[in-house]
Amino acid sequence: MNASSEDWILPGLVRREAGNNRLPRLAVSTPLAEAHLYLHGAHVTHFRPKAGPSTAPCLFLSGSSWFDAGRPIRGGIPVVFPWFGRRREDPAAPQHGFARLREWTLRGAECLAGGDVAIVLSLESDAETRALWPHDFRLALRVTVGTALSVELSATNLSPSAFTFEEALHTYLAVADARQVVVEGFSGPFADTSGGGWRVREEAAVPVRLAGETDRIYLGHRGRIVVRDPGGKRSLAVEREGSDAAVLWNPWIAKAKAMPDFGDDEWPFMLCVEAGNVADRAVTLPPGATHRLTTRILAEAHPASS
Ligand code: TA6
Repeated sequence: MNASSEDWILPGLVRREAGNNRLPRLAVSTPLAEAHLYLHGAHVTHFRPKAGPSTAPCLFLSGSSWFDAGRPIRGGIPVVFPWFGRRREDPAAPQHGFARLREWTLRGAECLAGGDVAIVLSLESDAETRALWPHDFRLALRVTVGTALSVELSATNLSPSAFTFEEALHTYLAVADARQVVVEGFSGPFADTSGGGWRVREEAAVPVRLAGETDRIYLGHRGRIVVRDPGGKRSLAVEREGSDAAVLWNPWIAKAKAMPDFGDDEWPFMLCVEAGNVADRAVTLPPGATHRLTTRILAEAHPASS
């Protein structure tokens, strides 16, 4: 279907279109890559490089995902703000905060030197957010699409006093088989939160291989993480800035079955490697200050295939 002229945000590069369940999304297609970005939750759901060691999609998106205004999209890169997980003081509050449940505003799009395309969406506090979290803020998400995908979440404190928040860019990587992947870059102690607990454990095996439900928070972790995916004949690298914690998650069999917006047989095809600031690494922001969290995802050759 040819986009009409008013649908083009950047002629020939970025257009606005009706996505799943007719939710508005921005479709990016350049000589380097393609991507989808929903206004709902400022949610990147698709990224595929068009050259390099692998031209397969880098992000997992569940075939059972909801695409409803009041519910999160399952897959891609959910924006987690201003709390991570369940809200201890308010169990009825939405899991992972409200940012991924709100429609964001398109602020602009530009073509950068080298052919990358950058798109900026924003979300500001309002009565609805203040009822859940009594602070004034502005969020901006800058998505840069090129041979790599870069996503930057900036949070600005518009309140007269400091506030503390948790955040994450909850990336669902697409892998051929989570039972075969080798995850490099994680070592040392982590919080095992599988089953909803918080048990501090010491990493025994380095690199990490998955053999069951895996739900780990590595506090203080800032390094590069590489997921080697032999079945996909590639590796996926995750680089972060402004992130003082990393999360590794795969629901495995039982938890996959318990999620209505996740196919029972989808768990082998995804692995979450999340940039964030959570728990005792939450961010405290003075009035007027801005904090930036960035995750960058790129496909690399896999040693066995290089
Ligand atoms: O990031 C890991 C995690 O906190 C898991 O415990 C699991 O709940 C996952 O997030 C998915 O959360 P969601 O709210 O998207 O179902």
